[in-house]
Amino acid sequence: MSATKTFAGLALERPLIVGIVNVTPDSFSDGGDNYDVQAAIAAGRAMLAEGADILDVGGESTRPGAEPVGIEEECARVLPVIEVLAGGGAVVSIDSRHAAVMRAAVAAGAAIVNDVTALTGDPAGLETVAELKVPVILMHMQGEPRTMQADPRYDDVVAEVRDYLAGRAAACEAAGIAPRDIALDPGIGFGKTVEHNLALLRHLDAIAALGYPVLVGASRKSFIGKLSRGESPKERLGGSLAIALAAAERGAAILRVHDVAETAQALELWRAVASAL
Ligand code: HH2
Repeated sequence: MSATKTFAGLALERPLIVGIVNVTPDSFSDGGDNYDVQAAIAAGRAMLAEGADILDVGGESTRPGAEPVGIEEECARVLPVIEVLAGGGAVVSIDSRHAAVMRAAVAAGAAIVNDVTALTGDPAGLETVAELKVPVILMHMQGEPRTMQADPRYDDVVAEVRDYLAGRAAACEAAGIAPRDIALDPGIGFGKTVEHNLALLRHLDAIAALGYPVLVGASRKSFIGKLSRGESPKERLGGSLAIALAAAERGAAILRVHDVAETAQALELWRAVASAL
């Protein structure tokens, strides 16, 4: 009998759902809905009840054009939320590119580090995660949030993103992070045009072939509006579900989403059809 692969102790026999808890005033997707600590905690609890496997708590927006926030401010936003949600038994990831925030978040109960810079944004990031011995999500980004959507260019976006992620995974393993503790993410919308996003989604299998679980975060992102009728972020549910299923079909093991109940239902039905074939 072959053992089921796991990430952060969660079986990967079906796509895992990561619910997004942005404790920010300026996130593109939920416009500060959960900036207040109590609102963020309530949103996280609701997502757990709706079927989230992991809650991704972030205190700094990485939307195109976003300005960085200070470490202290980021900690003040996320730590009280993590303490309560992780204290209640939730598997929490900390969405941060700062080693000091990762460290404080893990001390507060976070079980996973999610870094949009793949542990390159802070010189202490790699050694911090290796020392903390927590699983890590490594995301590809071209440039930095303030300017990344200005003019993203690639010769071969799929090969470049795949090779970058393979290199970051190798660096993590060389630093002592176990292969089973690494997940990869092509970084939908991070220094990518609509065509780049579509190519990465279409060829997700090339990244999955590296052997690590692949996370896709496409929920409510702007390419959905661009390919549809210019809907605002909260009106992008249909497109978000379509992309979640297309990603699952191509081997995504983890889906980072705002709309947990709807995604869980969509995945349930997709799986029912797939297993009936
Ligand atoms: N996308 C966002 C933030 N963090 N992390 C990973 N691993 N993958 C992603 O695609 C990803 C991410 C941006 O989305 P959101 O958190 O909704 O918005 P904001 O950065 O404005 O808070």
